[in-house]
Amino acid sequence: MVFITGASSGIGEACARAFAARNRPLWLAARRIERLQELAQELKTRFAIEVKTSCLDVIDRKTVEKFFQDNQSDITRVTILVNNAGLTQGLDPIQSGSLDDWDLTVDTNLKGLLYVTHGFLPHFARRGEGHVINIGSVASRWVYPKGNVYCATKRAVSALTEGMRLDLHGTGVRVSEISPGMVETEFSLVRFKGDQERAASVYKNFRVLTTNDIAETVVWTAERPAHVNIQEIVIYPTDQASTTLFHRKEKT
Ligand code: NDP
Ligand code: 8X3
Repeated sequence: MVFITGASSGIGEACARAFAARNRPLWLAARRIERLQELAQELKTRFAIEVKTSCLDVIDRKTVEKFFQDNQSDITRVTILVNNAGLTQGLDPIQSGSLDDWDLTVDTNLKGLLYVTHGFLPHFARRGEGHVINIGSVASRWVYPKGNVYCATKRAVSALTEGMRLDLHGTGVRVSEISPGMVETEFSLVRFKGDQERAASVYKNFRVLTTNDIAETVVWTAERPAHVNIQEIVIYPTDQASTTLFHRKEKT
């Protein structure tokens, strides 16, 4: 069974679709449960697979701990964890950033990922099988102006990916990181707190990655034979050469 956090939109939803197309049983988690239920219904009907859904706020430690206590038997059925839930708010110079934005970004991308991973790793290690796939970002290695705290959390995800691989060495558990460049999702809408025009301008006049581009890479990573561990894949759109260099074409 594949457990995906943040499966209610964007890359997480696309991962759910891509694994479903391979007939993998799924367990989808996010805060917007209605979206998950709608997606689950669609995937069950199309692919005749098991799809569980859970309303889970990954930043709420007590809720996450209770979630793992309440779901012990199903947790042991999970063999792939896709740590995808993530966000940021704001795009401000560090000297004028908001503590609320920073708290949310750190709590979601870092502590949320840790809480969920903590619930699965003992089972993976005990069983000698399991795959953690962390969704990082090109923002982890190549910090961009005003990206400060978001970039820091993604760099931390890289460090954790490495740390997990080192500590799990010898257990048979695999750990991978997929680091996308620009993908058109609700990410910018969330970052700009619902400002649709500003969010749309991020993806304007150049060909960004699709969520499916990332999902297919995640599935490919998971489908390597058990003796193969993909450490990291960095994926840019052809029209993006760094976190700050975009080839934008004028609209005709
Ligand atoms: P979206 O905003 O479309 O999706 C983010 C997902 O995360 C949603 O399903 C959301 O679900 C979930 N999420 C956010 N906060 C929480 C929470 N507290 N608890 C549970 N789920 C949560 O953005 P993307 O698909 O783009 O983002 C997915 C990942 O990809 C993130 O880690 C992001 O950093 C990374 N990424 C994105 C890139 C891009 O260009 N879009 C590039 C590189 C990396 P809900 O609101 O229902 O809880
Ligand atoms: C999300 C994409 O480049 O806006 O990781 O940071 S970016």
